[in-house]
Amino acid sequence: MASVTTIDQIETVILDIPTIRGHVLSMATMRSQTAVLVRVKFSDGSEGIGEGTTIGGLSYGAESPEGIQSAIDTYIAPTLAGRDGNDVNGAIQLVDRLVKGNRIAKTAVEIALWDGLGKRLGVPVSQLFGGAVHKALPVAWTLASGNSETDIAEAQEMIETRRHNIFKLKIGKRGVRDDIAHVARIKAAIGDTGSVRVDVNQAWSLADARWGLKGLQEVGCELVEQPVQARFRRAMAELTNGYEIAVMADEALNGPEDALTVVAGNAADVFAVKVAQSGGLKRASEVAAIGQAAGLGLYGGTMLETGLGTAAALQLFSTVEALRWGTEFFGPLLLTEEILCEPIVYCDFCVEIPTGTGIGASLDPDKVAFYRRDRGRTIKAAAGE
Ligand code: MUC
Ligand code: MG
Repeated sequence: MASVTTIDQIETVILDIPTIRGHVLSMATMRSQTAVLVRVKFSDGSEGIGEGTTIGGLSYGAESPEGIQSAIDTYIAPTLAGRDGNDVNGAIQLVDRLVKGNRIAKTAVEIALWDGLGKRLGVPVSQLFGGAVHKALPVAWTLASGNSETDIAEAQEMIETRRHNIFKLKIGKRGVRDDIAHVARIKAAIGDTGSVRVDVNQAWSLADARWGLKGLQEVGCELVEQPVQARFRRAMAELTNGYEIAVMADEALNGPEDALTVVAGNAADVFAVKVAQSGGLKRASEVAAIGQAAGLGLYGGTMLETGLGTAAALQLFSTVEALRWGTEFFGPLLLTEEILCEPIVYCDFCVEIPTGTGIGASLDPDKVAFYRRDRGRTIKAAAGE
């Protein structure tokens, strides 16, 4: 009888990597990014790697990097120890039964299980989801320096070097009028050479959002992401139905159940499908399927993961039929250091799907050793005013 490959050990490590510039969001400014990396060791000597990352400490969502690590070490790892390493669906279902919420923690481990399985079978993870239908995907860049002139210079450089021509502007920190003036300046500067979208990260009231959407569509902005709080579905529905500009749900989408509720309430035109927010690759594929079946536009969203989480997301999104709004898998480019042996490739306004087995990525051990928090480097707050 063939012996079963079991899950032997699950290890976690927290990395803190500086960003190339301050990343100014409505709720906080990021100067570094914190990633929780997972390594799963299997009984046959094979390994899988995964990542669970959030944005701006606890300012974006309910899971912190430290909480993600603790949920994995204390609850998820002991639950999975000794189980069949090839039974990824069984692991997902068991963890969902025993651990409520904690989607980012689940994601990190689930990615490592898919990576290990793909490596043992000698196939990319995309193959485990039915096979890639894209070799590369359009990739947006986020303009969030906090200054219009700096953002314009950044956008122009991206267009000239053919790295990005889709721009997502982070707004919601200033007043609505000032934000619209900022968006108008950037759109006027780049004209038809690029497209402009905004992400409000839930900062507006419904009254702000009515003025905001009216102003944004007048200045040529094509999409607004999560203008009001995630739980305000009726407000999202009013905005979706009341304006021409497309409305995208992001923070409102935590897994397939939320996807159904958003569809049922007509509370978005577009889904930002995020692997981490969905609870892993499998759950993200379900969110995408619900959005697609409802006739919504799809967009591959990021939690600004390192190359590792980005490679995993690219494996899944390479299998998605239509990503009408492209993707934003630029996370590694916002960091001062690439932690993969082979960097993710960006060219001709697209990001390439990594080839190779598993997620198609391996970690540079020196970089991991340098950036790991437990080496004792001094850590400033993940995000502040
Ligand atoms: C978000 O809210 O979408 C994605 C790109 C970026 O700059 O921030 C994230 C988070
Ligand atoms: Mg967003």
